[in-house]
Amino acid sequence: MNDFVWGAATAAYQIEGAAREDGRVPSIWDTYSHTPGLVLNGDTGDVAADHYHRWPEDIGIMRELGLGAYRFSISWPRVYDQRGIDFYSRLVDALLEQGIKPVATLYHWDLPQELEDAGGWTARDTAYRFAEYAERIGAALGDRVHLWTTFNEPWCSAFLGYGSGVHAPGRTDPVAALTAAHHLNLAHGLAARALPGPVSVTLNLHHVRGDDADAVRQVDAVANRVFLGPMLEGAYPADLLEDTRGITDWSFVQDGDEATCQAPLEMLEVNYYAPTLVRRWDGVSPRATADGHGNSTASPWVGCDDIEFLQQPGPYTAMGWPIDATGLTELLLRLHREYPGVPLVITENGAAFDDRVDPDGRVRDQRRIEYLRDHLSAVERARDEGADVRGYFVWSLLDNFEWAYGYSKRFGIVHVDYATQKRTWKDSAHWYQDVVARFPQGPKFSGATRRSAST
Ligand code: GBH
Repeated sequence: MNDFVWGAATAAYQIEGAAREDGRVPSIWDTYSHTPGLVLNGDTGDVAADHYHRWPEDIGIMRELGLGAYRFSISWPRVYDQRGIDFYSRLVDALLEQGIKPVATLYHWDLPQELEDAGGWTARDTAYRFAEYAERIGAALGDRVHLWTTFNEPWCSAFLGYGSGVHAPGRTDPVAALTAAHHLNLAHGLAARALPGPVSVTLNLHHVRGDDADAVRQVDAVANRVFLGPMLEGAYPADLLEDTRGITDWSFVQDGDEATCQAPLEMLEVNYYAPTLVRRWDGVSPRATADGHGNSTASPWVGCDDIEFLQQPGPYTAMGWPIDATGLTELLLRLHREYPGVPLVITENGAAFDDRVDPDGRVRDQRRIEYLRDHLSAVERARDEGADVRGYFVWSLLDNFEWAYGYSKRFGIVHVDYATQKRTWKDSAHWYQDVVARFPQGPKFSGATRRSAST
């Protein structure tokens, strides 16, 4: 895998802590995590991995790992204050000093609470506010950022945030979810035009499988093509509009919006964890049933009330997600087929397991090594078959705040003891260091050095 970039990824709310420092304003995740009962064990991101104070140590870890790039997110509520902007400016400079390319995401789910109070992503104005934020931070960091990412996983923001409510702001309204999806698409297009350098977007594309082709098509539309359509082709898929006609008339899409959503992308960033298996339900709607405690559970799958999401065969990670790397090869080849001119990069892949530090100071996470090895082989297979994949970022550099699961799930290749904030390399970090050292990294993974499939 020559001329490929090796990286690691994190996100602001999951690692930074310092939630009330240097003029940072509250975000929807502060509100959500401080609402009793929503996050496991009452965990919050108030302190997290204390990266806001420990970033020099963390960059030292990246340097030792040999990373070619680091994917982090900028906290919108933090850059309300100049001291917050200065933090990211120092971070970017320190990365560049170590030869690590900064890959900056503008939005990894931490909407300023004041914007949520004005309607959040259901309000069109939020898209304009996002574009202003992009322009401001773009001007501050300028060409020091190697690759800009507008959004991380807008599917989660729209459908988990406004549909199933398991993410902030915790709303459960299918119309709100679709409206939010559109305003995220619009905000992407506006921000792409406001940023100073190469632009991308990170999608958690679902690799949807099943015997029932129409069920697969329907889920693919509301999982993937609801973003791929407008962002890459400048139009919503006709079947999505048709499938959701009973829910909304999509009147929140104004004339010209779809063209605005589409902007030239340097590459498409893909997060992959596990495939999705579906079938059309042939009896009573599973969504009409209660969760066993008398609560009806909201689904993120808008318009899919008669589709069942099936448990897949194990083994599973600690999240209960099946381990199946074949989906990654298939997903990359599909994207290569459908968008042949768009280079791809894996911006997240990894697994949670129940890691602990042994008395001898080691964290033996052999299963994570196997997960990562299998998925890297899957990437290599896709490249062998012609997919133009430019790099791989492991999720995550550090153990961190795993959203509604709090600190109970550990995705890091570096262990964090939250009581002391001590960082300990897991076996997987040593393994990754070897992988990175064995395969030379290209001077750039985007822009001019675009490789052809045969090199
Ligand atoms: C990513 O999201 C996030 O970007 C990152 O912050 C997070 O820490 C990491 O992954 C690990 O979770 O909703 O029915 O399809 C992961 C997105 C969405 C993937 C939910 C798994 C599970 C079931 N996830 N999905 S479903």
